Amino acid sequence: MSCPDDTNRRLRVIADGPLAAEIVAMLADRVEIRPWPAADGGVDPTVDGLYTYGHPRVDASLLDRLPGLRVISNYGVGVDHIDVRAAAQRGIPVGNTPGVLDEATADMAMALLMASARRLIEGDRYARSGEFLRYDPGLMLGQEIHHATLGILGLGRIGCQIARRARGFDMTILYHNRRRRPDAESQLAASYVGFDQLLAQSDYLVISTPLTEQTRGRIGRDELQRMKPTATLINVARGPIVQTDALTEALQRGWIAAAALDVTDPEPLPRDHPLLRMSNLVIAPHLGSATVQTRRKMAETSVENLVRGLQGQPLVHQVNE
Ligand code: 8YV
Repeated sequence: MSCPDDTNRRLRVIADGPLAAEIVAMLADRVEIRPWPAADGGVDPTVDGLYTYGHPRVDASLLDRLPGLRVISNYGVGVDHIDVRAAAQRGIPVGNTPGVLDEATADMAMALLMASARRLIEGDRYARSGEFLRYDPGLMLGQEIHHATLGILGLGRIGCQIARRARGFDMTILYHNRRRRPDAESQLAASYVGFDQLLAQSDYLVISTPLTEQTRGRIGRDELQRMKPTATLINVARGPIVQTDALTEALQRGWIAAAALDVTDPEPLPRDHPLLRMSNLVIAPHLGSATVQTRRKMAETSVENLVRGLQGQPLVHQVNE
């Protein structure tokens, strides 16, 4: 069904790109899609909807230039790039896609953890290289995953899925949240600990908390120095939760053993960044939810949020109720 307004014009949506073909197909006959405005460029004030795909800033000044805006729909769960409060003050609903990507992102956290612990990327490079001529039992010894202690910073939907997977590895599961989760503690055998204990006791510390003013820069020099020298830091949340310079120093000086990152700050890192030269870093280009099946569900939910918002109906998932 297309989305005309009362003057029967097609509703206009500014979409951040590049849009996947399936999203273009879902939107094309319903709305008029316009490209995201350049940072220094003007914006059409008659726009009805915003569809954010990557992470362009949606701030109060942009909203003020869009007086007819009815909805902001984000393809993804993290909305740290959107000033959600400014949208609420203007009566604009913000939609996102929680739930559908939890398991894929948790799978990715485990993939990063395992690749780092068992030195899979280094091993792959070596096995393909001319250097691998003979089996060596002392080669590339890693760290054990089973029965190790997993610390989860942020036991939300994704964190719970990570904990479920870790149970299969007989890991001891610790977590730290602003609020305790007695339900998760009983169902997942996860133990609540203070932030200091989480740092000090985790063999693998996974960050799965949203980026907020409270979590920005939460892991810095001080925190990294309080971790075990054998520990691995895994980030599947948002880059700015970890201070990049501090992490670089931690890996260089051996404050922790390794890191595995799906997200960085900035993202991408400059091509000559020293982190990219560290062999004890496993890094992925923000692939947490990047499976065919999950991306399809994200597309469906975000398009549904957009269309409902344009029609003045409640969204499937609204961040700023
Ligand atoms: C998406 C994500 O890849 O949902 C999120 O918050 O970070 C990822 O799952 C990203 O938002 C898509 O642009």
